[in-house]
Amino acid sequence: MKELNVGLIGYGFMGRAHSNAYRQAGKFFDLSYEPVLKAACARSKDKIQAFADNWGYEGVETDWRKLVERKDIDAIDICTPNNYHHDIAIAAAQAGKMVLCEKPLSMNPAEGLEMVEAVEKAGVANMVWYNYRRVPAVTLAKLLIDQGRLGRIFHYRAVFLQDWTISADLPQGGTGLWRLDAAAAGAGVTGDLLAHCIDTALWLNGPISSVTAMTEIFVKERQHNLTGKVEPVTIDDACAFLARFNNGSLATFESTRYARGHKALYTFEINGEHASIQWDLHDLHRLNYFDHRDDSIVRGWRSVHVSDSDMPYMDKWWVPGLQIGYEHSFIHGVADFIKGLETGEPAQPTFRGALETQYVCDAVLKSAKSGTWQAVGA
Ligand code: SOE
Repeated sequence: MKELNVGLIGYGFMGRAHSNAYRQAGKFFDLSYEPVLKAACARSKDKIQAFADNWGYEGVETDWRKLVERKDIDAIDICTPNNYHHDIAIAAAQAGKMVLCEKPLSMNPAEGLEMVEAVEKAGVANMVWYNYRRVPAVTLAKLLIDQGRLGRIFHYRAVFLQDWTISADLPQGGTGLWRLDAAAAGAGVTGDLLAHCIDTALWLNGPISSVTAMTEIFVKERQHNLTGKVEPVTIDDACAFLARFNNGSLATFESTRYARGHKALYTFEINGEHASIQWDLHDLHRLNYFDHRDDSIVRGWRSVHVSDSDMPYMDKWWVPGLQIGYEHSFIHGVADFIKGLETGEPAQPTFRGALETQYVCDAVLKSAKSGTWQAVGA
């Protein structure tokens, strides 16, 4: 088996999710490359050494530029705050490395486009970790839509709700809280949470043509962990938008970090001419399905428990009836990325695919500012 030597940058939540995925993928999927955890990288030597020891990385680096130049690394995995994605991805591509990047691709479409051009010019494999596509129930939704079971699509409805930033005492910036700092994150819930909803929506229902949006910042100032000063908050705390898809369907999207009681409630519902589907991250192994063509005396919403071996990915896991969870969506990401290397059919979304989500996010933020409909990509 060939080795796929990974150099991973960042040691937070995503560094852990990806490291776990590299370790597990080859145990469950038949892959012709074995991921090797070659080096982990972060500025803090103590923190990255502890991370590397825990996950079994062979070594550490404290300067990402050194990591991307190392001859013994095949793939660079970017798990840093968003403001580092651009420079690292471009340097990695120029050094001939494959590049895997945590979502969102970039701070804005202009950066994203440069990243796309860099990986395409270098001809290196690339992928953005939009993991929810690889929850088996969501992959099943794609299968049902592609089979034409829903017929013409009328509506797409998605929400992603959290409640962790309600306290005005929560600071912004620095480790763990960079998502509240526009300089590190680029955007608030639009780039962090709606980006997931948009990625899934584009995959399931095709391109979005135009949007009209509103955003709000509920807590206007917060202590900044890096400067020690109270500073204006400039990320969007909440965002709701309407969208039109190219296929003629209408959509509503909503996300907030101020929905008391919701920790990570990502749901979507799609209504078609013949059938509808619903999915809920809190019940991620189920897909709800309603088909109007059923006999009327048994017609109703069914809750499909996605665990049988004929369901997407599930033949690789336990026995029918036993479910899997969140971390498996990342394991599937590694397996699909490696399959892409084997077949030449790249795992999606590539950087180019993920750039489409950046264009929608950008249109949403522009519309929220202007108060008018905004064409995507304009
Ligand atoms: C934010 O709290 C967050 O961790 C996102 O950054 C992830 O992408 C999302 O999957 C869960 O919520």
